[in-house]
Amino acid sequence: MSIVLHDLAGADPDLRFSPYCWRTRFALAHKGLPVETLPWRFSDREAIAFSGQGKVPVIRDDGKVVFDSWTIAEHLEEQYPAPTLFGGATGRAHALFVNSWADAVLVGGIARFIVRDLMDIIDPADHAYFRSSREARFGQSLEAVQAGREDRLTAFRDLLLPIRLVLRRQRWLGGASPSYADHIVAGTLMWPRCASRFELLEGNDPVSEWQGRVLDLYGGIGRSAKRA
Ligand SMILES: N[C@@H](CCC(=O)N[C@@H](CS)C(=O)NCC(=O)O)C(=O)O
Repeated sequence: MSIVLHDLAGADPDLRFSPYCWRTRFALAHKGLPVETLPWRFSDREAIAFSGQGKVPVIRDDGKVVFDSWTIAEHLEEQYPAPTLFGGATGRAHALFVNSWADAVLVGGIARFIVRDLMDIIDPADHAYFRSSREARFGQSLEAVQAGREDRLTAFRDLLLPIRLVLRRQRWLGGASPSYADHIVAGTLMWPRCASRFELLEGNDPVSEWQGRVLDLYGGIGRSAKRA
């Protein structure tokens, strides 16, 4: 039986762009688990009310409901140990650092480049909620948050230096093979890739080259994902 994933979608149901849902998509694919993804929009509150909270990803796995991408990864590792996502307890502890860094630094950093672009792809029913919730978060209009983004690119790219330094010594963040650490960062980068046409990375950046390798994993689910 397939695992069901409630997955953030745009007005176009095939446009899937959540940084957290992509982490889960890659983790499921890594384990070779079949998944049925259900498009979810910010206004579909009732569709995930059964989970007792209001954010995606949410999965249903054989009657068990799990939400939060990190908790889902832990659940998958426990239920389906091979192939491993973390490579043991130490790898899991290190992946938790990557997850926290991605949430605290990368997601906020990327948001300032694409948050206005998201208005162009989300469902019109989500517009008022999205604008008011995000403007309250940033304390500015979406247009003001995104303004001058070209001038901020160098500072953003500098944030990725730790990733570059790791990739200089090894092919994957997981070492010799991809692990959930790769899914966290590559899943987060699926967000700007799918939701916006603004290019955050230069083609010759080692991070872009590694991203290309992740896009081709698991039958190319990342590469073939619909883009804005
Ligand atoms: N910590 C959660 C974050 C999930 C999250 O923020 N999801 C966003 C979509 S990318 C969401 O569902 N937002 C609903 C809202 O803002 O109302 C995770 O890792 O899964």
